[in-house]
Amino acid sequence: MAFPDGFLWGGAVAANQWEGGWQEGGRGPALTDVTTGGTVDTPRMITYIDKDGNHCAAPSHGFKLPEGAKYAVLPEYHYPNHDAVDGYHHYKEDIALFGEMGFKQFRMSISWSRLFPTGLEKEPNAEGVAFYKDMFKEMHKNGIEPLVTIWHFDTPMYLEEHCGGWNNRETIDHYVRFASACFNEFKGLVHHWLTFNEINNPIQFIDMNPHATDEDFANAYQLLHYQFVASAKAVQIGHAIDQDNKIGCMICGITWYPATCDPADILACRHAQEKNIFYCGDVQVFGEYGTYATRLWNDHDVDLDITDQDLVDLSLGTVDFYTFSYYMSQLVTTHKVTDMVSGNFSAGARNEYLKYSDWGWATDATGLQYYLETAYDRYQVPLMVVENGLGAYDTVEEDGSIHDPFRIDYYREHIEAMQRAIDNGVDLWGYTTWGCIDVVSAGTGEMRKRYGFIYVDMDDEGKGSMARSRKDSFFWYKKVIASNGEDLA
Ligand code: BGP
Repeated sequence: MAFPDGFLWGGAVAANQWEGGWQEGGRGPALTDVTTGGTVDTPRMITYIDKDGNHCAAPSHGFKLPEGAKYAVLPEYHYPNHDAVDGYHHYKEDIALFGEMGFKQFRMSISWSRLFPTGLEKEPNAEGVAFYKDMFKEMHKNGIEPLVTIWHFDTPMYLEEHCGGWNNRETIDHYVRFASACFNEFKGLVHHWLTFNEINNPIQFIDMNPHATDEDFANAYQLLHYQFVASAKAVQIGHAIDQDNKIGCMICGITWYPATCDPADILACRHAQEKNIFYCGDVQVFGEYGTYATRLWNDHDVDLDITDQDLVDLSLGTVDFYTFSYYMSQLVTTHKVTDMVSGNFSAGARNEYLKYSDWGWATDATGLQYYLETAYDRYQVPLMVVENGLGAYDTVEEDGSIHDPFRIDYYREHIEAMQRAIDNGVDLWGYTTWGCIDVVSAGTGEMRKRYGFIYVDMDDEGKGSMARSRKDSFFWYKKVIASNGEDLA
């Protein structure tokens, strides 16, 4: 029951949640630098100065900068992503710890504004390039292959504030310049790339919001179209620059179940899956929109800006492999729901067969097997699970040890689920657990929502030494990798 030879065990982080160093090495600001911390029930806020000079803060989801306002770092707030867990200065130590665990692959992302501080520069910032080159060399020294996410939620702030961000077609060109610089500068050092992290997020957020308007849907579908074209162009360029490059998509993978056997629920579930999951993967793997896309657009009177050249690009820029994050399953129903899940980024009816984390996410390893088998059957390209894990509270004992059996149990169940999917024929290349070292939570901005095998001494107020220490799960995962997934005890 071993995993295939060469299976890529490892872990994952993102630049804005791990690196910090927000004003070092010539880096420009990103939206995450004006985003405060939150909790499971209070949203993260974006801060700005309005046209009359007032200090303001508004929830980050669905945020639109008011007329005449400017994004601003305000002294009365704490911004957890500024320093994050200081990967900027600790990457050698962190990579050595990943090497000690036996990682074959480390998934990280390139901060766009570290390479292109405003997004408009013609050439990348040399200091930023040197930083990542050194990081890749460090990985190779430790026997680790990089898996690089080109965009992980951090468009340069300048593009957001002055150029309309992803609502503007011109952002495609800026992204393509950024991606091309990555392929050129890191040629030979990196062979596995992902164009956009959780590209389906915009539609998922809107779909979860009962107050979303047709205009919100139209904006989300339009923005996604521009990102699909940007991704497809990047894939073409990445292949042309180095034929050894393998380039994948990355979908926020949620397994959807109907809450009842009412046929109306079965149909609603299928439609939810099309909208939230297949819509993006189909374009990126098949190179064209699914047959159901017209229905989705018609539901909200969406009239997309799509050119003939876009369609050509989509068909030429299909990905080599499909990756996804997996944290939970969700229920769909047309019936009135009395027992609701309340968490961040989780909604709908509670599934009585599952346990929920302290942040309201359903632990469901069988749902991972279901997702893997469904995705492989649909796409017939290699898959990778590039995020999976349990955000939980950790306690540091007096002697400094950290006992996290709940995390080990979670990983054991999910690794067994992957094994079953492989036995059933799924071509799975690798597994990178999320937040292999504790990082700032993307959803809530908290430090106390921890995923790591490695603990970082840093709290929600920005207090802590940033010292790293090994949790029990560190030693367990090391054994799992050494036995290629056989020893899960
Ligand atoms: C995904 C993101 C990651 C990550 C993870 C866990 O959506 O790709 O950036 O953080 O979810 O989410 P959270 O940090 O909110 O627990």
